[in-house]
Amino acid sequence: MAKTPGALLGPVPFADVEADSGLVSSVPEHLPEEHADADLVSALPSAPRPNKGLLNLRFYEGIWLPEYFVPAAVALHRRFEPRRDDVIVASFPKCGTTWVNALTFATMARHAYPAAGAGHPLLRLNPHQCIPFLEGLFRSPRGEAKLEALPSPRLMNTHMPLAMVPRAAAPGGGGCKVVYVCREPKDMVVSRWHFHRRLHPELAFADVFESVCSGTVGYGPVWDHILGYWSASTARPDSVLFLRYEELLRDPAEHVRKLARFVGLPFSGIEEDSGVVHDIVKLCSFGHLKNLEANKTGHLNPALPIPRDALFRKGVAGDWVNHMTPDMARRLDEIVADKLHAAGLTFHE
Ligand code: PAP
Repeated sequence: MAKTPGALLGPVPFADVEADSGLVSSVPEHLPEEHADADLVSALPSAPRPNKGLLNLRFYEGIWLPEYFVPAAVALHRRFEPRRDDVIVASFPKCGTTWVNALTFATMARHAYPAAGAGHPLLRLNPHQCIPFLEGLFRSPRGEAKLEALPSPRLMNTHMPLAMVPRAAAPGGGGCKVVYVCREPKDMVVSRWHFHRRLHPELAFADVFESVCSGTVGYGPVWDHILGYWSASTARPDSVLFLRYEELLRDPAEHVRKLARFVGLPFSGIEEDSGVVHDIVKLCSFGHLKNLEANKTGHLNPALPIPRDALFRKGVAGDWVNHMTPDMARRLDEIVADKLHAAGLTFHE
């Protein structure tokens, strides 16, 4: 059995929990059983891989998953049991994950860690180190035990489509809260290309673009990813908060207030008067995070040896104009509009 920290209230910085080996030391060190199933991955359809900078993908339950994540994704799909007071930050990669992780952590943990305080965890840790990555936990020994050991309320992060975490935000109640952030797809493509080029400098922009347009991209198709969370947010707005990266850029303070209300921790009048919202926005701002040592040095993780600074490139909307021809932009716009219009979802710039 994993040891639960005494009176500790979540969310706590996950890196600190990981460092406390006593928390799960009595749990045998083994990977989820799905990792030992030799046929699990090979039985799934695979996608052609036009460029070695792109990931090998396998098709599972309507989703193209990075091959190396398949056993973890299946384990997560089968076994993840949310607690009622959990909060999950969900996103398609490169759509604002790091920022929303930081804002949600700073908002939920503000009583233990005042945003203006010199000892704030986000001053010494990358936002991804503060919040456990669900599919990452399901591919690490004792990952599930660490998840269990986290004090409530837990804050977690995933790139999985909602269908892969079926008990989160479940219809009929019983699930937890989900904060989803989406981004204008053309900017997502540009951000994704720059990110993967840090490992594969030869990666062609056109190959990343084509993979997104065809839907055969890790965690894709992107429109299904967005639609799953969008539909849940319209059906169950108390369970799923749907945010847009571009709107966050326009008015971060208003979105921090929305986030706080959504997780059941609205700002008091005293907090408003003393500038707590502003402190959180400032702490998590692109300019501030980008220049912290924790975000300038080190790598994301051993499985993805990309420098952490790759998470803080430009932080703007509309950078696609510098990378796409008008024809490419029109083509992706049309695909996305065609997939999303029936659900009443559009992207404006
Ligand atoms: P991930 O899914 O791999 O965690 P994610 O954080 O979603 O990546 O995407 C990184 C993008 O968010 C980068 O966009 P760009 O390539 O267009 O510049 C990054 O600059 C942007 N980003 C990271 N932190 C912030 C922030 N605090 N404010 C605004 N944008 C940010």
